[in-house]
Amino acid sequence: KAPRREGDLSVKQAEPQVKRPPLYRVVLLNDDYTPMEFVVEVLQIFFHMDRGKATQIMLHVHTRGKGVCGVYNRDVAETKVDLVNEHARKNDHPLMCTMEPV
Ligand code: TYC
Repeated sequence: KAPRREGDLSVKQAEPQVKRPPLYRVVLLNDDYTPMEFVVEVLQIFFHMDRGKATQIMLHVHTRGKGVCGVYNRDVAETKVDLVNEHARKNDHPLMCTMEPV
């Protein structure tokens, strides 16, 4: 039996295992009472959007019912959701932020 040589493709090596952390979409939900200006400020402050992008996302949420603010690992997504919801409650707005797996 011939010995195997370097570069022989007859034996498949185990693939190196590369782990990616699960990602989550952070989503803003529409409601009838939160002022548009407040939502734009939330998107600027917590999601580092410029005013144009923040206005565009706010109007998308307003017309379509929900919209994606960003995609993050679980820890970051949970923190953003909590900070936004606390900020909304502190200002007596019903604005709701949630997360969903990508
Ligand atoms: N619908 C709200 C209004 O008419 C504005 C709004 C937009 C509220 C986005 C929440 O996530 C939201 N004042």
